[in-house]
Amino acid sequence: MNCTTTLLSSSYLPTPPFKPDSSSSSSSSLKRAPPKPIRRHVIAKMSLNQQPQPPEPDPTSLLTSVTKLLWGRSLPPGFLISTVRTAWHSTWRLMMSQLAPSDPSLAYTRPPSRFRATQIPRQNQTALHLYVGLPCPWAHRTLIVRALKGLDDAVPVSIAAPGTDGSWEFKNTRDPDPDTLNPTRDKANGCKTLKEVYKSRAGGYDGRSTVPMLWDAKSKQVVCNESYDIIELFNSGLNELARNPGLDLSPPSLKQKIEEWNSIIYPNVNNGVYRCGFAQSQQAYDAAVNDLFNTLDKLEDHLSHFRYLCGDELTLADVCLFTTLIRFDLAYNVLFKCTKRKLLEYPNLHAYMRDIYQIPRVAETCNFTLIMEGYYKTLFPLNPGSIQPIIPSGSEHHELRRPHNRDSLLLKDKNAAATAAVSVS
Ligand SMILES: N[C@@H](CCC(=O)N[C@@H](CS)C(=O)NCC(=O)O)C(=O)O
Repeated sequence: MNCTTTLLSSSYLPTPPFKPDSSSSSSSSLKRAPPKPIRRHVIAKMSLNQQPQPPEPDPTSLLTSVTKLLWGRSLPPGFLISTVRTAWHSTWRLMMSQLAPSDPSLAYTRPPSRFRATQIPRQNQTALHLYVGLPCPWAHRTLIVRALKGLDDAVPVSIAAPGTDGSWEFKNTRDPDPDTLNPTRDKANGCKTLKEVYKSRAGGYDGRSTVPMLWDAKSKQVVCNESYDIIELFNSGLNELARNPGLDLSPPSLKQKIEEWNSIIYPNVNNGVYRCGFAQSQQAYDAAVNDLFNTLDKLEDHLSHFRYLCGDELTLADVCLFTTLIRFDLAYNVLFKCTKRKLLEYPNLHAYMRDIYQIPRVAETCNFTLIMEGYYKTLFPLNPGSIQPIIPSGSEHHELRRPHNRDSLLLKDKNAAATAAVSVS
């Protein structure tokens, strides 16, 4: 018999309210006597001689009375449990199929982005507007590259907040942390929700309204809603408008290596954590969690030799890895069942994350309160009680400012960088 069964069967009898014994000494009257089991026949006898106090209304005893009325006293609790379990499981499946589409093995399959673009016609470059949400790791990529390239003035941003149904809405809310970005109103279109913005595009749209989304305010068009395209565009396509045009996070000499890293990190880590959290079968979860931790182990090893993924230069591949790492202990470790290890248990990965966090302008893009809220409060099928756990140690802003000492890994021999194979495959 499991605990739930025990609880249900013992709740058949209501516990009488505790009354202090007036005949006992004052000190002993403060102590509550352990409740004695009460038998049904004792209650029946008492009711002949005296008027017992009616028990206080208690939702458990109400449920008990209803189940007794429906099925009688002999109801096997196991039947009730299996009925509730079957109903909950079917409802959960239904909700999950909307939240996270899956393949026949019930493994999560991320829908492809609908709007792709890596180039913007010159005449439209001055009308760009970026839509993001702070909990989202894909949107976070775009905020980091925008900040590093100094595109804040050239590409204004509207920051949506997650609504209770998981869609994105605009409201001015202030997080107590003044040093990070916060949700805003829709500065480009004055809409209440992101869905409205998508819908208002020339030609209309009724599909998934995801962040990040790059908008052309002149033609009222969605330019792109694929994060990697947007960061490539910010990196090299808007240099005439950027305050930091000299920074190249995807130089031709490293392009192939960046692509190799992306092809390992995207399925196993970036999307890998979602494959764990959104798996709808044990088999799908097992495959995802093994891929994830095998890759993290190998990255841990690689980063013990190299400051960044491609050597001693920060690239787009690092930005993409960072936005997953920064959410790992805050959300994925618990909510997505990525439980084999915490990021804090990987010294090189944790220091690497701190190294990137400490690059000027990166920390302000990380709003930990909203990241946690966004995951725990809105992914209802994964956390129906909406209870948000406490921030784990090692993930607070002051902890991430600890020295990372990774400067000592700078490559002395440039040839070593050139031959540093992507060693994770
Ligand atoms: N492949 C897209 C994924 C974007 C994405 O899935 N964004 C999520 C937030 S993390 C979203 O907006 N979901 C809302 C929805 O699916 O309706 C990208 O990299 O930009």
